[in-house]
Amino acid sequence: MGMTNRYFTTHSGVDRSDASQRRLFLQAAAVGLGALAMSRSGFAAETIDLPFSGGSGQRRLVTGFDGFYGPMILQRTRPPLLETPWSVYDKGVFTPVDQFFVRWHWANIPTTMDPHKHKVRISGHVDRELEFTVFDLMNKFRHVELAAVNQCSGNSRGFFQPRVPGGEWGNGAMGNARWVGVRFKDVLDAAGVKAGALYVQTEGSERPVVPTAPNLLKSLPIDVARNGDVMIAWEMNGLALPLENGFPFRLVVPGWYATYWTKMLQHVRVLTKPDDNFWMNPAYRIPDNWPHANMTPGEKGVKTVPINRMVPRSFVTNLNDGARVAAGRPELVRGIAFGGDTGVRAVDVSTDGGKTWLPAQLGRDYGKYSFRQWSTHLKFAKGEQTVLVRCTNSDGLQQPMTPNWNPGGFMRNVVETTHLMAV
Ligand SMILES: Nc1nc2c(c(=O)[nH]1)N[C@H]1C(S)=C(S)[C@@H](COP(=O)(O)O)O[C@H]1N2
Ligand SMILES: [Mo]
Repeated sequence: MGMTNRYFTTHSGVDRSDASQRRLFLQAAAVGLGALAMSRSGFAAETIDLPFSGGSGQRRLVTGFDGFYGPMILQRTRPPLLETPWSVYDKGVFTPVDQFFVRWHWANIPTTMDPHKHKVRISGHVDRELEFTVFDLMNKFRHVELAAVNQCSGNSRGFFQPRVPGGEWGNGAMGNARWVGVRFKDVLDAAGVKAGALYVQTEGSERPVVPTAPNLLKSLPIDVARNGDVMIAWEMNGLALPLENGFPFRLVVPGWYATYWTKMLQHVRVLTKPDDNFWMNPAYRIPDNWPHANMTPGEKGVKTVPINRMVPRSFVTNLNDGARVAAGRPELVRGIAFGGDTGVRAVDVSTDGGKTWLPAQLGRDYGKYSFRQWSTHLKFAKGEQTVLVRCTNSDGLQQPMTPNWNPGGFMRNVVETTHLMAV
């Protein structure tokens, strides 16, 4: 137990009583009203290269962003766009909060937040409109904890060929955390969702800098919003959410892309019609052929749908592309995988370009929405070698051998290739 940066850990990591949650929060809040503001000054920087085509992956690696962050790949300071450096994923199955990626659309983000005053309001097609502070949520509803991957729809967009506009992420726009909060279903039930409800729209507390620009509004189908896994969370990995990740609470939509994980949640509206606002249409749409989200560049008349469930992915984390390994003796190869909207059934590796596959050992299972570590030992002959890694999820869905393409740069999940030099 002790202070970690601006935040405090819970006592044991398992104490979920109202009292412990309140304490965690009041401590964070006390710090929050003073020093928790996003400051963006005085950080140390060096450059690194993401392996994009055409050498366009030069980035600044900064330490101390907002006076809080460990080393992060800085894409933009306002609004913040921070990517997790790749080495972080090799260190553990949960992503440290001070190296968890950060993404905001609009720059007008509250830089301080009073959890005693900030409320989420539930309105629309409900029996009664309700408002809750974080303490109301803690007191009125049962607490739940769940491990889940938060992944940006455009994670890995920088690898799209031909290139597409948008945040040019490497593979670090994803993170895994244990989220603590309340079931969205319980909150919606308290308001009493009326028959005929179709979607639930969520809105955060930030605003566009230009008043004519559209507020970020996202909508989930009512059945997803009420599936019992979606939560309003105030804690990640034992810490109160940092402002950057949505203090005092955010939506967590396990298995769905992060665009729906509304931060600094302020308003929930139950709708009787599909949501046609800019952020649901035309933004954040994919070709209507899940799980591929694939089309040909320039193809016309492609039917689109809002991006939705995630698809399986897997990565090598202990060997970077171009690494040297010893020839002729077993080398440890390990990494992480996730199933998308369901668990990991298997992770297989191939050293012959995908002709034959060998199963890897799976690490501890933290639930179907979590990263899962995997490892194996491989023997390489001298010379240039490749390792391919492929995840099969519990529904039998497998990563494809060829990359998808769509103009949004969404849902990349091709089998990854790591090139090695065995000496
Ligand atoms: N209020 C608010 N919530 C938001 C966003 C935002 O811009 N504003 N961006 C979404 C997107 S696109 C992503 S990728 C995730 C990023 O979550 P993180 O910053 O906690 O990693 O937040 C989501 N929730
Ligand atoms: Mo995103």
